[in-house]
Amino acid sequence: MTSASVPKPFAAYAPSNIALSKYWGKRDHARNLPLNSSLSISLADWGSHTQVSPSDDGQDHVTLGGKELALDTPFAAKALRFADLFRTHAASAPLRIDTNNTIPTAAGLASSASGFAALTRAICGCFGLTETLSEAQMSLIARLGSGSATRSFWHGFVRWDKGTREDGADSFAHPLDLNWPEFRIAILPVDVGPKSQSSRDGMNHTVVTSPLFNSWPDQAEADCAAIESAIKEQDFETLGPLVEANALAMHATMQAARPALTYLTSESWTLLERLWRARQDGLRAFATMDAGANIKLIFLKQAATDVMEIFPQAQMIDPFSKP
Ligand code: 2P0
Repeated sequence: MTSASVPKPFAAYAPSNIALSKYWGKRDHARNLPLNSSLSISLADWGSHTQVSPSDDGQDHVTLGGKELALDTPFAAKALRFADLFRTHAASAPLRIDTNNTIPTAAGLASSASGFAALTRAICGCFGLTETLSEAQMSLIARLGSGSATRSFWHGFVRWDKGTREDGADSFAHPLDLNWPEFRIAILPVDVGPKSQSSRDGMNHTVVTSPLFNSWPDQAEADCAAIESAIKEQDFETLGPLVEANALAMHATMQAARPALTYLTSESWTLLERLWRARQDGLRAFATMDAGANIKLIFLKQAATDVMEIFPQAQMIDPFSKP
């Protein structure tokens, strides 16, 4: 065994992210290859801290929020299946995986993106691979755990290129590397419990059954390019409507699925209507929604007071206040 393959405890952090241009639909399930590129904003100190260490009793252990999990719970089973990708190559040692999420439970945000990104960093560190693997390579590896995890290796705006290669070697993310200190996000929690259908199942059901899905990959690719340009120009008046339209188009593909799939509830729509009314009165904020009922708003710092007045339940994030 070389020194690089002797496992050692390694702790890592990854921020969660919200897609401004959505990933919805895969061209390859085994490799988690997307049909379209996507672009996200990372959530600063809302994310996952994960430590991976050699186990001292010959058994695998997985904890979440300080609680030991049975190894057949979905979280533990997924984490260990992912660790096996490394163990077959680097070592077969039993591991201890400890994860703590800093995302407020009340925000109702799933954390598979930050979870798999932090786990990838921590496993790479544990197996001495951080010197040899670039962040882009780690982003590619994290994709095998969860597509959205590709985008959780950096702060700020991050783009996941769909890539064109069959083996997925060109499908990973990169940071846009720009600061937009006035950019703000607010979460409007609607349903903070587990979602009715996983995004993986929902995505696949939509691709297979929705007659509206055919138009999605090209539209999403065009949206992603336009959203990237608007971010680079810091043109919020162009960006906001594109982000909201992209999210609504994704949800439209789901509603046309057979049977219909809807993650948005009547409360989600009530919040959207309140936002649209407030916009008519001059509020400059726009919404985006993922595979869940919660509404996320994007706006600039100068609209923060108005947003809080209209939506007192908003949980505000300053994405460029790096942890
Ligand atoms: C996104 N979502 O771009 C989109 C928008 C949900 C709606 O990425 O199957 O948990 O593990 O690759 O990453 C959620 O999908 O799915 C997601 P898998 P993932 O953020």
